[in-house]
Amino acid sequence: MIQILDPKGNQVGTPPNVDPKVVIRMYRAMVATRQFDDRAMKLQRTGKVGFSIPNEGIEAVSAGAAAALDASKDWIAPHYRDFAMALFHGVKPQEMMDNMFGNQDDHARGRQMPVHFTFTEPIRWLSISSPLGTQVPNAVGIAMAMQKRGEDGVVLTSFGDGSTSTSGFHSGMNFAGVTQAPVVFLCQNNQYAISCPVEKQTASSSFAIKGEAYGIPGVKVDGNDVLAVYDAVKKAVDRARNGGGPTLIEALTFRMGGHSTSDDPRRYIEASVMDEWAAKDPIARFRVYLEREGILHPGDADDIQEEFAAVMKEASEVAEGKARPALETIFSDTFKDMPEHLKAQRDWCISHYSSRDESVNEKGEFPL
Ligand SMILES: Cc1ncc(C[n+]2csc(CCOP(=O)(O)OP(=O)(O)O)c2C)c(N)n1
Repeated sequence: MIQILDPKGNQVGTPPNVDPKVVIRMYRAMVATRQFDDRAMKLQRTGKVGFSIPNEGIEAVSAGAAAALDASKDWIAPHYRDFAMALFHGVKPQEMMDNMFGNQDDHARGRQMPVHFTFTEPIRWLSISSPLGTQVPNAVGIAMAMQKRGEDGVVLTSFGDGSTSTSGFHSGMNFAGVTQAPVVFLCQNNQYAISCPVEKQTASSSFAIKGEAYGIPGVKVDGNDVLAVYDAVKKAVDRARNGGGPTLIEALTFRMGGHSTSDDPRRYIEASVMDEWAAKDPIARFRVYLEREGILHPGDADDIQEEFAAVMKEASEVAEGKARPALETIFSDTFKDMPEHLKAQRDWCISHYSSRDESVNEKGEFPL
């Protein structure tokens, strides 16, 4: 398993040659993710949003992988536990909070679950899909299209350990192996698929080894070591960009929270295991390294944490105050040129709810 920083932040491998500004961006994306998570959890527990997916403990996998991509030409086909990929590339926390509330500025206008983000910029981002593994063949299809067009973009697709049991994973890996499409498969092995542990998920000795069956090299990295993740993904991205074909990367990590806000992990994970992994916290480990190297100065890390706590609080308050999507958007967002029969349905729908005084409220929103 590739490791550059051990759990105490000691350097045990050679750090990748990366601009300190990018290193700071990785750290900031990880802290921003943790603060977004914290805010989202509070919103859900106080009944303000319906659902969230904790990212605590996984931040290094997403931030390290995102940093290896070129936003001007690469694609991300994400897992739902990849907030740090969006935040690293400069997606605004406000956009993400708007999605949590499903308000009128949510890109999906409330027609997706919370945390199922969809963005068109600043990086090419495939909408998050709940059915597990579906992003994998999508990613390979995008990579094959870029290959055929002679473009030099790369697609990174990420998914959990449980998602390797889906047909999407197998068919995507097979197509990529055969076509040598420029795609990087990133398995976030957080050791559980909800309550199902890896021992019940696979009889393979690792997830990385599964690449062999498809003619794809497999690499295993410490997923709580952001520099190791960056290093492995950057090498795979460079190889794919230069026509060397796909790579499967297994990043070993641990979900420090529940699967979602509907889960209580204490019912199936021993407290001692939780404590063991809390001591391997990816943010704490990176902070030790950055302070030792003088990349962060005393007080910087606390300031960054406070900065993002305030950013997420404000974004959630603004999102909460925004109107809900208007009824009419159900139609106008779906068709650019709407067929006549749907125009008729739209007119009926609006007039029907207006007659019951239910089409809009004082904010112009549809009061569901
Ligand atoms: C095809 C499919 N089967 C089952 C589910 C229900 N489900 C949602 S999340 C989940 C666990 C996924 O585990 P994993 O892929 O390891 O990702 P993690 O949540 O651990 O990040 C399951 C079984 C689903 N969403 N899609």
